[in-house]
Amino acid sequence: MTETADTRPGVQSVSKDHPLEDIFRIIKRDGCVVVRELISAADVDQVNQDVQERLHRDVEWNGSFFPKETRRAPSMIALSPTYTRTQVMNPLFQAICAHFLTTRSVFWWGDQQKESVSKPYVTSCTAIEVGPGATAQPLHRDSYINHRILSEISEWDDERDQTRETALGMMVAGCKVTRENGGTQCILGSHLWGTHRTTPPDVGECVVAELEKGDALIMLSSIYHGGGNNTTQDERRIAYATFAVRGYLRQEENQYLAVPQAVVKTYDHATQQFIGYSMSDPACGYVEELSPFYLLHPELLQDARPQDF
Ligand SMILES: O=C(O)CCC(=O)C(=O)O
Ligand SMILES: [Fe+2]
Repeated sequence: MTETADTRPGVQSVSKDHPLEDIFRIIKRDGCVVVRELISAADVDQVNQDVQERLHRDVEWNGSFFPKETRRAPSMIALSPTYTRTQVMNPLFQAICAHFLTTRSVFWWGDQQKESVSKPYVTSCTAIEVGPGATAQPLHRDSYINHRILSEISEWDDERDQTRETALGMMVAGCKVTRENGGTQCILGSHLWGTHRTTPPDVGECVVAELEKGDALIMLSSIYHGGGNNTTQDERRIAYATFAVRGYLRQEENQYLAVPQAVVKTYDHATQQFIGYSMSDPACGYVEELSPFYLLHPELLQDARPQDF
């Protein structure tokens, strides 16, 4: 039996060198997948250290989305270069984002037919530490942020569903994550459900993604999920949530303001573009009619001209 056998209970887990096409297949079927040991223990330890100060000064959430025992550290790209390099820019995460969130459109411009490609970019980056006694989050779809209305489907169709998902997320375990300490619970296959179902998602249908430190739960934005109950006395469940969205949609966490430009300048070009210093073709995101990338690289301005999109 291979490790991707459909009989495996719970969230399917694969190694990080598992064939990409098969990872896509599992995500299309279940709405999520666990990739084991995606991030090294040493890199996770560094990130754990980088977020401590911000977590400690967090204030209680007012409302039901996060329980009062949960502390958060947003603006992760500003806080931790190691997080940004190893998680946001992780090649497997990037490949999954490119597969599910790239938008291609063909349109008429006079008598020419043009094709535009809009690439995904970051939408939010948050450390989430679920403390002892925390109660589970309400089950939700992250795509509610994008006002996504979905039709009910029985299975994924590559042609029809190219633009179904607006976003996707990755939760990397900063410690061992268990059912007891608040592991993310999700309803496998619920990314196929229509928006207009008349009954709420049932927590009884959930499986819990139990993770070792450095494992990653990768999920489509329309799977029903939420952080679980932390029934332990003394375990703080830390996980790093990285979300990406289609390039023409608004970022949940405004990266232009959350990450100081001086910090953005320390990152490589691909990272800068994924943070949002790039255009979403056609025509979205310009500054002075040019890509915002030039704000970071004024030395390139000399040869730059505004042009058709
Ligand atoms: O903390 C978790 O396990 C899930 C968090 C989540 O779903 C969210 O912040 O949207
Ligand atoms: Fe969520």
